[in-house]
Amino acid sequence: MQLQISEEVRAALDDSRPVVALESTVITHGLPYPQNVETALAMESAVREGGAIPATIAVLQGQITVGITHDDIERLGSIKDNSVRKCSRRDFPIAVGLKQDGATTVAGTMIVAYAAGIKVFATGGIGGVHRGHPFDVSADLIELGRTPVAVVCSGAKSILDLPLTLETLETQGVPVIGYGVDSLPAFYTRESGLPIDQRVDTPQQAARIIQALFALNLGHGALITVPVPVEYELDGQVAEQAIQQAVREADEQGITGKHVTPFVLSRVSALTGDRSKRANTALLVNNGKTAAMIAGELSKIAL
Ligand code: PSU
Ligand code: MN
Repeated sequence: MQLQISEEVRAALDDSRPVVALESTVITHGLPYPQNVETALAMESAVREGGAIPATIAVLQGQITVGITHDDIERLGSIKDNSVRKCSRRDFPIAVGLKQDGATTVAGTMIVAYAAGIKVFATGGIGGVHRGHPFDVSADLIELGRTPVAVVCSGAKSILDLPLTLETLETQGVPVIGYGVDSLPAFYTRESGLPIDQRVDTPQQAARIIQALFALNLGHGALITVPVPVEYELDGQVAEQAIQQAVREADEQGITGKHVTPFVLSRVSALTGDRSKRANTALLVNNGKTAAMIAGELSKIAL
């Protein structure tokens, strides 16, 4: 895979210093402008605070780019109507072949991070199995089963069927780790009550698992789930009501395919207002910093 890697990221990778990959679909399809751009930049700063180099990934006019600039983030984030291609595995040949802009999903970002030699990737929530549509399985879950990258996230929004999402991750052979938590985080809320495979409490423990994942050469990824910071957690019932309404509207309006997740995300955000937006930003920033600390420990072990 031909990559355009920024000088800063290239230098860090060459010296085996910690690097954290960041996705771009959350910028173009996950949050409204200008909160999306502010959050993306805040996340990059949090990665630096945590001691790693951020590498935000996107396709820029057909060039798969690792470490896009602040200007690129502003440009992608301010393009109207979600017109940037949402780039999952199947979209790369189209975006590259036709020299389009593309924002990489969790699956898309994993593919590029792996090709660049980046082991740790931070985001907010992964895709999963949709409620009421058990055959609508996000390509993120399949990618986790086939690409060795550690994805640091806050679980998945309960716009998804979380039990079926966990079942699929099990089938795909993906270990689900709770970082300071005993059950799977559900994005806006810290705990879903659903089982994880192991709890860890330090960046070092998480790094040991990731080190083993690569050493064993198993060929799949891992999920490190970090709950939203306590002071930003949403009331579970408020979140659930908005989610039920948003999923119902998606069904009523016949929204399908790659449009389902962006539609439901924007409806949930509109229905829950400022609190959910603050929670979303807070967990993205916290995940960036946590991922950086894990990547730091990993580069110590790997030396
Ligand atoms: N969940 C969120 N925010 C997001 C996404 C999911 O809370 O921005 C984005 C991620 O980029 C994820 C993608 O990879 O949506 C999943 O889309 P789909 O369900 O179509 O696979
Ligand atoms: Mn889908």
